[in-house]
Amino acid sequence: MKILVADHIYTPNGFVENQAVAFNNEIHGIGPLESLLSIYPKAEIIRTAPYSVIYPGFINTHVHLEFSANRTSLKYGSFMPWLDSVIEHRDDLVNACDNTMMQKECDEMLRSGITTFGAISSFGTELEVCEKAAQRVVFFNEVIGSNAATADMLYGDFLERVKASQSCDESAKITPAVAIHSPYSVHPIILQKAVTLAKQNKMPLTAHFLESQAERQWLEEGEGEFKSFFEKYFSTSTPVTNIQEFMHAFDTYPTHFAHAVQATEEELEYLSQKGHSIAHCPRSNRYLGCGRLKIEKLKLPFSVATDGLSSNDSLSIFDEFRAALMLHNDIPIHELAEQLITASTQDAADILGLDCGKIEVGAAADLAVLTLPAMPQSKEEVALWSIIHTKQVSHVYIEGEKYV
Ligand code: MCF
Ligand code: FE
Repeated sequence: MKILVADHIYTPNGFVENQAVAFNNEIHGIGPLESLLSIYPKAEIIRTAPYSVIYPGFINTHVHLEFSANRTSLKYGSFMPWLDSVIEHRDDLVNACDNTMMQKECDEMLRSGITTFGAISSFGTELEVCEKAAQRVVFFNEVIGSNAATADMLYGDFLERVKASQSCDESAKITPAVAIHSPYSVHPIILQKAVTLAKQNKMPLTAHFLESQAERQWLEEGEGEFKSFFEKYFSTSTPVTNIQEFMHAFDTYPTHFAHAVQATEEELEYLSQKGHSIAHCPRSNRYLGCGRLKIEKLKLPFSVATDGLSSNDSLSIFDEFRAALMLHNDIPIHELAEQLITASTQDAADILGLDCGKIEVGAAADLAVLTLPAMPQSKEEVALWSIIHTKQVSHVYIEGEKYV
């Protein structure tokens, strides 16, 4: 047993002061050091630096590791020029992205306190790195293909990747999962097959959805920038589905939708009724000119995610939090800070169906400790100071094992 002591601990009931956490691979107690020591007299005591805060490990539900080589290749500013640049540079970027590079990004996530991530895998090339990573990984195998003639072949390739992710070693902490790329790029027939597969195997399911205004216009009217894109690359000028049909395909299985920036209040209400959730990617949305998700109006659970280096500049969850504080400039800042932390810990764990994300008895011992430069004046300010002052965390435990 280990007992970790800090000035503040973030629990499901908010911040508690002058307490400690007793854990091995899971959390056994939260309380004053003396009372934990009376139950576990032989425990190893780990004293953190003054002004430290213990959080549940952070969960980045949506990242594309395979695109980690991007720095200036992809066009930022507007969604369609970005998508065009993905088509142009995808092969070069993926080839340039070796295991060392992806490993480095996993370490960067770890040092920012990310103990679980959702890897959206287009090709399966990051599986080996994810198997060796310190973190828990929900491995989202992506299915893509809007053309009925090639859909079967692409679905077959997807199935192979799903199988590979299912046969990972138990010690790898990998959860196999399914990603539908998007309503514009996945044919309804393979969409249905992939949803059924996820449901039958109880695998987490995700999809990019209503990310850009261009996507909305294409799905609603079959017009706009997507029309020339599809004419140019796929010799077609009609969408394969519409917004309603796409949403209905997920009616019976809770799904984690990425972005949803361009969804209407009614659509969000519908998603909420069906038990779905959202991956909110503030920097990606800003960099690709997609707009701001109105999180102040959301009734459904959401997480905060970095997306990939294909639409971001780092995979640090704290960089993402700071961007979110700036983007949502009308939300009271202390309230927003705490909401971002809850979204990335307990809400994200619930969304992905994991037993981590909370500092409470029985939860997995995934913990991130950060050290503030001075003592906060009140508990209400701890979340904001944590976000503003943290570049790297000071300790990381995953299933009770120390990684930082
Ligand atoms: O989330 C961002 C923006 N939206 C959509 N897709 C991606 C993002 N980052 C990487 N992608 C990948 C996606 O998984 O880019 C490809 C897919 O494989 C776009 S479709 C040619
Ligand atoms: Fe994405």
